[in-house]
Amino acid sequence: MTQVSAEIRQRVEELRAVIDDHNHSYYVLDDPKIPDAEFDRLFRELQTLEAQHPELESDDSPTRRVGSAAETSFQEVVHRLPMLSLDNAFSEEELREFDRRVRDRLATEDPVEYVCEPKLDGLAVSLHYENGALTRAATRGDGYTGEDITANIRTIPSVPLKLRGNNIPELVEVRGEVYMPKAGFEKLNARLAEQGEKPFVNPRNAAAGSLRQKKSTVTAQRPLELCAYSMAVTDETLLPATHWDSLQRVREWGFRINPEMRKAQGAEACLDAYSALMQKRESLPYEIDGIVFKVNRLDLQQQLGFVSRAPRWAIAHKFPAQEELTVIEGVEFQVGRTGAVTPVARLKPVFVGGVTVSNATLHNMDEVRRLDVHIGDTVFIRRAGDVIPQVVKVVPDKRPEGACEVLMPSHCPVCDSDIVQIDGEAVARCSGGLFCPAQRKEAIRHYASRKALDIEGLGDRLIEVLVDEGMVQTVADLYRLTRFQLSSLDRMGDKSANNLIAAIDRSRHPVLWRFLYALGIREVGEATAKSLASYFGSLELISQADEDALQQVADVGPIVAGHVRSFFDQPHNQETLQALKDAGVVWQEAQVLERVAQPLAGETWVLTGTLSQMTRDQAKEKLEMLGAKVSGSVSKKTACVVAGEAAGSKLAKAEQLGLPVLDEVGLRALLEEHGLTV
Ligand code: D41
Repeated sequence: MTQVSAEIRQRVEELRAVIDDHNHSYYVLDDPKIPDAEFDRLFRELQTLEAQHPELESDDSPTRRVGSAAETSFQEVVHRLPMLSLDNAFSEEELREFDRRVRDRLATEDPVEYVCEPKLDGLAVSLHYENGALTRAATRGDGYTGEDITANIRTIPSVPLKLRGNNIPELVEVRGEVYMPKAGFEKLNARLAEQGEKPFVNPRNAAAGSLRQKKSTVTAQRPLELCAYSMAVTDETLLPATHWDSLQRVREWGFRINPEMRKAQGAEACLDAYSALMQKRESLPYEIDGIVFKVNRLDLQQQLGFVSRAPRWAIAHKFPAQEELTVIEGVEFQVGRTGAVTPVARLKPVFVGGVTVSNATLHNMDEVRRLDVHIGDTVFIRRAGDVIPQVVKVVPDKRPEGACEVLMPSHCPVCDSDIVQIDGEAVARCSGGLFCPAQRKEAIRHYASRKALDIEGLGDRLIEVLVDEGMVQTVADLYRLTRFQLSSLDRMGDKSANNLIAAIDRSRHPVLWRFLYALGIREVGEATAKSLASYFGSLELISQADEDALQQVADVGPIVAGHVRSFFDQPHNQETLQALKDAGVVWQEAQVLERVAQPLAGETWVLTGTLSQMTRDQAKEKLEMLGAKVSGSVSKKTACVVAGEAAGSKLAKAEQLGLPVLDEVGLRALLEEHGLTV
């Protein structure tokens, strides 16, 4: 056996304490004290020392949180004190009755002080600490016996393996809820989907599934947290006088407790807390299904005691459920503003998340297949906050005979154009483009937007009315609108009508790239429109180019080339272009740049600070003409930074990374060298 020096032993202990501190700051206080990389270095140092000196291994070591790949079976454990359940109040009246019963039993008319805690939607667990060390963790089970899940619980970073601080009772039991925060749940599901595995229906199921893993290495990969909600000690003389104070003790021992906890005097204050928490529900980073009210004073809790398996001193007031069962009565296909054809389930109306819901989106056909939805199926509907209702799961056992498969129609239900689905894309689209009424509004909105033709005063509401009234069918019709027509509309005065006509008029002479961008060809954003314009020089040439020719342009790949080609191949789009010309819209053809004259092709440039002789947008345009991409952030891939007056952190970063920096004079020289005037 190797002799471990006192020095190494001391370093290992020091590392464990420091790492524990950082874990606590990061996972319990949400307040990291050192960068991740620094933490990783400490962690690796400890791992290395432990590997070199196995006799120093310890169950309390933070390195043990990674779990074990060995399969464990969960042993049955008997709870030292039963884990009680919570009664529910289903209305304000029931909450007032609860408070009445409490005061009757305590023979008092004074308001009782309650602690109001969010009711986390997770799983209740019990943790034993002997002389400060975590010795056993168990599920609630039926309240009397649960399962030993110590190995899995140890992997949860917000569970202390050792209690912090001094004066720790010999035996402590802490109870709390294990849950999965919303963000972690979304990430986990994305990861599972990527690996072709089944995602979880909700964070609660994900937390339950993660705790039930036989290999704790799997649990270690799951973003679980623990929030403590009660504690017990063998020596009751060590207890503070109130539930509130006992949770403060628990917090000092290193646990997370809920920061939304409040005290409230009497039933009405509890109801206020209920409303306030419900308002906050959506914005919390974890799911809650209600609020728990607990009599604060422990002596009063003792006096009140229990009925069957629930304390008389606590009650849960549930929020409206966010998931309910209902039946899919039909599926319709809606055409969105971008032509996306979306299957929408028509539901037997159901009250969920506080409103009656009769439709739910099915997103796309991949989702329909993933869920295996049939018409007639019983499904879980979920509506959280203001989010649109979702179908989360089919109940296979409840599928009636003759349930109908859901099929994508071949033609647009609005304009009858072909529906097309591009390989590898989930979304099917109506190919009608500007011809499809459902897509017109979006096309017009985009055409008039600031970066396109910038028609001030043509807002969403007005577009809606103009299309619905049949006054505008395509963007070309905008140029035929009269003052008289406009002032006949609701809430449109003479002055706004005049202003709008003038704004439309001003949009008749766009530069080519803006016009191209304004057409709203899929995936042709500003930068692509600029590249196309400066490569081809005229709309004529762009509209005639085949896909190979289009792909000669920097940034244009097969997908964009395909979109451009199919846009110009649509007769409706050709008609609209002709109508625009007839209406007097003339785009200025672009200066065609020599193809070799793109000396900055493939480079990313950054502009920062104020330029005196040109605007940042002008500088950007010129750099783009030379083939550069202009980005907003400096990285080691940045080719050059142009720094004007009062350049700040971006310049500092460029200097730190040793990147080339040009001032305005240098930029002008560069542009002039390549034949661009400023
Ligand atoms: O957040 C919770 N889910 C929560 C659950 C909470 N904040 N407090 C709770 N308090 C209790 C008593 C009053 C019995 C100590 C609970 C639960 N029980 C509980 N969770 C599951 C069953 C009971």
